Amino acid sequence: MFIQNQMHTHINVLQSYFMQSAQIIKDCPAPNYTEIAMLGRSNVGKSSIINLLLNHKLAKSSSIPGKTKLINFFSTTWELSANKKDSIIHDAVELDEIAMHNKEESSCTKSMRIPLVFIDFPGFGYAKVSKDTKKIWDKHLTDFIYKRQSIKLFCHLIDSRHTDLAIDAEIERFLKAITESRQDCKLLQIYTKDDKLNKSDYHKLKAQNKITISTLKKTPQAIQQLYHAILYASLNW
Ligand SMILES: Nc1nc2c(ncn2[C@@H]2O[C@H](COP(=O)(O)OP(=O)(O)O)[C@@H](O)[C@H]2O)c(=O)[nH]1
Ligand SMILES: [Mg+2]
Repeated sequence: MFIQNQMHTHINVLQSYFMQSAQIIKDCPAPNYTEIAMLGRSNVGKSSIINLLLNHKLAKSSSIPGKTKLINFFSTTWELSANKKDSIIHDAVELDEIAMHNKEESSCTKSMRIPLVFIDFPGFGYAKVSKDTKKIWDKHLTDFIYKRQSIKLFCHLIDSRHTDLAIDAEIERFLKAITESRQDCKLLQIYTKDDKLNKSDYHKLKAQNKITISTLKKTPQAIQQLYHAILYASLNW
């Protein structure tokens, strides 16, 4: 455990860029970093969330599956900082960099930089692609997901308003089969478009400790909660 009190840490996005698209595994970048795969049906808000996580509009909203490449890679560097008074960062030897700032007399802040790669699957769960496209796509994707050991976290995005869709049950089964067969990766559900919920439904999800987010009406607190949930799960802290 690196951080003793995550309430007093802050995550800042330092820089992000689009790496590349891939149709097949051999086109993928070297698996050198912690990777986070974003999955969910089309229109659930994947690209919008990826842009929020990158703090940059790099993922295109409303892609056309079949015409788009299958897998898109985005690189980002997050900075986790903690106030020394409140929390302790230690044992960070395997992380790329540990920076020590002591700019202000009253607060000595430690921080660490963490490189992450987000992976978008633009065509996932899109019903209107032709059978042939879907067959090829399914094979490539299943291959990729099973073989890519650098994926440490699967984020399953679910529309807050429609939590019982058959496609989500299918995605969940698929991802659970992977995460249960591998010790080193996790599954995190993220409920999107929470601005569209009425108060009662919103509180119901929150009472179940669900992670919810709106990319339209986001608060700094909601963004930090999302960043922390993703970072901690992906690094297995
Ligand atoms: N109200 C609302 N609309 C959203 C939110 N996130 C995305 N959208 C809209 O939902 C549509 C699909 O979003 P997109 O990110 O392209 O979904 P994707 O197909 O899963 O990548 C777009 O019109 C977005 O503007 C949100 O948090 N709240
Ligand atoms: Mg998209």
